[in-house]
Amino acid sequence: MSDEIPSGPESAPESAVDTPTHSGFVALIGATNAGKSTLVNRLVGAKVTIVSHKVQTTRAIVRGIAIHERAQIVFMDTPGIFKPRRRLDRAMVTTAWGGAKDADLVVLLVDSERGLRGDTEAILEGLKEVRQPKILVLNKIDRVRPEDLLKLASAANETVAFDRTFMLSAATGSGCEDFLDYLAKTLPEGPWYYPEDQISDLPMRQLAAEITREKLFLRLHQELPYASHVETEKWEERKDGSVRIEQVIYVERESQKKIALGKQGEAIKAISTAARKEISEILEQPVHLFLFVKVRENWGDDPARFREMGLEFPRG
Ligand SMILES: Nc1nc2c(ncn2[C@@H]2O[C@H](COP(=O)(O)OP(=O)(O)OP(=O)(O)O)[C@@H](O)[C@H]2O)c(=O)[nH]1
Ligand SMILES: [Mg+2]
Repeated sequence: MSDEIPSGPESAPESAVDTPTHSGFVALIGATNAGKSTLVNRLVGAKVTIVSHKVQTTRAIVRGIAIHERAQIVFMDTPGIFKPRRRLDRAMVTTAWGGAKDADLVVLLVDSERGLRGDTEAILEGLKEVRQPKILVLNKIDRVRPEDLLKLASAANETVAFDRTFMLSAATGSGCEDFLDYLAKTLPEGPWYYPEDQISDLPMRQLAAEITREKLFLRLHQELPYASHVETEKWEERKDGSVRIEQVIYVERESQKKIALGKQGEAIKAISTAARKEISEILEQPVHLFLFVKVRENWGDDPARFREMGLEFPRG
């Protein structure tokens, strides 16, 4: 008889139930407009964070939660990193780097069409100080030639030692599955952080305010979006199954209020219609949305507004 150890259930191929779970936090950082929020929504499979073609859309960290195979991957969508001018800018940039510090993995997202120039170059420098494993993701591959992608990948890898480079399109979904596979395998073993059906850490009141801000960004092409801020003030579930939501759009000046309202209120009407439709789809219930525009001078210097947005108030 051989002295082979009989193979008991322990050494049997692991069934799905025995396979350990993985979980962890993945921070997505990058220049503004690189497509961080688009990618988070794509990977989560639902809209949890707002997107626009304009710069500086995301203002605070939003966590979007994806489940892939046995892993729960918590994506931290961060504000774009750029050279800050206003107090709000500084808070956003500090928040983005803070997000990187809290993560298991840090992902630098680059708009392949734009390349490394400007803000991304500065972010690469900053990344040298980051201790966690770093991944490079070249986004918007639907917009560039493959040979340019390779050049971009090697240029970025010259500055920072990335563990891996992925090339994908958050808009079309191409390449996203490979990226998820990698994250699911690479994140540490451990229990999940959130219940299985949770896809975001943002309370509905706040997501609803963000959606209105997105519609404001998309509709008004003036400087206004950067001087505006939306808060949900009232949320009333009604007996008929609908919900009544009151929100205030804060602007800094009377002239901006006029822009937000538009001629005969047409701007605010369009914003309200678009926001109501989307909030109602997410909630899966009818929504009555009431928008008010208020002038609050220097809200950009008011600590309470920063708290409401989930940002630290930078002193001085
Ligand atoms: N063609 C193309 N466009 C994309 C892709 N990913 C994102 N975009 C577009 O890029 C723009 C910016 O996207 P966001 O997701 O808001 O970018 P962001 O990095 O979150 O921007 P900030 O929050 O301002 O830092 C939007 O108009 C997106 O539709 C992509 O893979 N291909
Ligand atoms: Mg964003």
